[in-house]
Amino acid sequence: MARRYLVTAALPYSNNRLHVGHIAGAYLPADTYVRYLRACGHDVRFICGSDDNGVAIEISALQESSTPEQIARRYHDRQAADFAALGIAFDVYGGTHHPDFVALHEQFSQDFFKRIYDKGCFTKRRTKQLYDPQAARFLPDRFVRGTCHHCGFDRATGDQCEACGQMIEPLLLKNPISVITGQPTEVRETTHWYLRLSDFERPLQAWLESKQGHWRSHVLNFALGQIKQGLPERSMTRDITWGIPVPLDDPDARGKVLYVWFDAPIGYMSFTAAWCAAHEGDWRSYEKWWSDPDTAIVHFIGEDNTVFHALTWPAMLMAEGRHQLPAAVVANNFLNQKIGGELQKISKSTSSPDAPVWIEEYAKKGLDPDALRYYLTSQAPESARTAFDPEDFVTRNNSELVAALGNFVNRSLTFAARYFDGKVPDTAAQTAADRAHVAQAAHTLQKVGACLDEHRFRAGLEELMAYARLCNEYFSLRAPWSSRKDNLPDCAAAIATCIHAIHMLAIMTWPFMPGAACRLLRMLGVPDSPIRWQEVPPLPAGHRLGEPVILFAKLEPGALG
Ligand code: B3M
Ligand code: ZN
Repeated sequence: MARRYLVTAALPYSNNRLHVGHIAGAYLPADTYVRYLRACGHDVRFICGSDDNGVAIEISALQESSTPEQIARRYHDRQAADFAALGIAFDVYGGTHHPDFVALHEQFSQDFFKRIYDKGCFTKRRTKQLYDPQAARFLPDRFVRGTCHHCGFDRATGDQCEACGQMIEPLLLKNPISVITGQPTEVRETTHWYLRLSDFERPLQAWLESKQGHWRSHVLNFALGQIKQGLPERSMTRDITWGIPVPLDDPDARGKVLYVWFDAPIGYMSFTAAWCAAHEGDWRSYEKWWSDPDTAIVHFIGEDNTVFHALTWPAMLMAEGRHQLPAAVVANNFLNQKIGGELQKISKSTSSPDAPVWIEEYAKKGLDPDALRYYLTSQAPESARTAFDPEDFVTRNNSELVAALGNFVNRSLTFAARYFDGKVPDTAAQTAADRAHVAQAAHTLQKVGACLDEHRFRAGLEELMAYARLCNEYFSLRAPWSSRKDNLPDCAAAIATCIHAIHMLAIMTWPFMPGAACRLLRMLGVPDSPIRWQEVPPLPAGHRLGEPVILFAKLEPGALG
């Protein structure tokens, strides 16, 4: 039955380029899911955009002697281009401070804050914080440096100590220095609004427990474990200037902005509204997606965002009360990278030798986006951390995409071109084995679909590739090069069966590798849209095929290097 889905992928901070770890974490599985849902005939909107607010962007601006506006805009554009290069196709790519989106986003975020405020879910509290008198501003954790109160390391930053790895309590740092001016800091009093997450422990727990057996267990275990420990109150306001102003008529709120993790998830909503405004003339129709239970909202995220999507954001939604909770939060673990024979956490550092594979560089090399999509899905960190290994990427491209899928397609279609005048041959002599092979394609389509329904992308791709390998075995077993000489009807039936298998493979390939799917359909002389997730009837005998082309290019060792 057709239904509505709103699929989101975590909003990347607009202060960095994208690397393979980002793509494997949230964006590729989300895009694969969206393509599948659309092929099934569902009504889907795919929402993403840049996370432009917050301290991280402010720091980048400071480091690059730029303004937050400029940094956010530059990386927003860079990231949008990187996604497009991999065929990750959002319906809207907004930005929480992007000129085209900021007005609506501010309105949504401020309304949201005020509704929660009016319901009495915030506690206003005075606290002490480090202050830079020369810059005349409070210093968020990462704007402070000093001597670690655990181990004595003298260059600890205000959030975490690099030497001992422990969390820093900024007020306990010894000799704290402002990162902005290099001057000693003072302690001053400030006021913030805290969301009492503990008020939501019970409903959150009941809601999460209702997802047992449906959501990934690492997401549920983590979230339920946090509830067991007790949820802390969280300050939803900040003493910085870059962000969405706190919408309260209270002198204590002056000059403060919303915490970036308060407004960022609201971006999913305000970008949906922006889409509605642009395409339906009224932003208010966003309610169809956010308040109507006929829509299923599915968030794709990386593991480090779990606490916000499985606890804080649902608590905000419960407090605000006018929108529905996500139907699913799909989190992937981290993707590490193999560098110099060793597994490493992918870092932001651009300097080799620990440079990650940047999407921009990948695209510049002119490599096939589908080769990367294939590898990242086959290595998807769905239940544990996995590794990106540049050499393994090349090996698997050559031994799986080229040697299995590509080879089967190539030998079948060049055979049809050479010996059957580029037309689908007659199936009159089809054998029981041929019919079984056709049935196997339909069965595989079903199995892959079941995997995708359950967000098991890696398993779905494995099913597809298992069928591709079966197709190669089938071709060898049927030996059309031999039957061509002494039993042409039998040869024709075998090749027609292969062509049907390719047609079914094209459909199954679409969510994972859309470019390859289109190439396959064109080689078959079949329109490449719309693609429907269903068994197709065999192409009739005499149907003219397209030109056979190489489906996947073979890669040389070091292709990414
Ligand atoms: N920007 C963190 C990240 O990029 C954060 C996600 C926001 S999703 C609402 O990993
Ligand atoms: Zn330390």
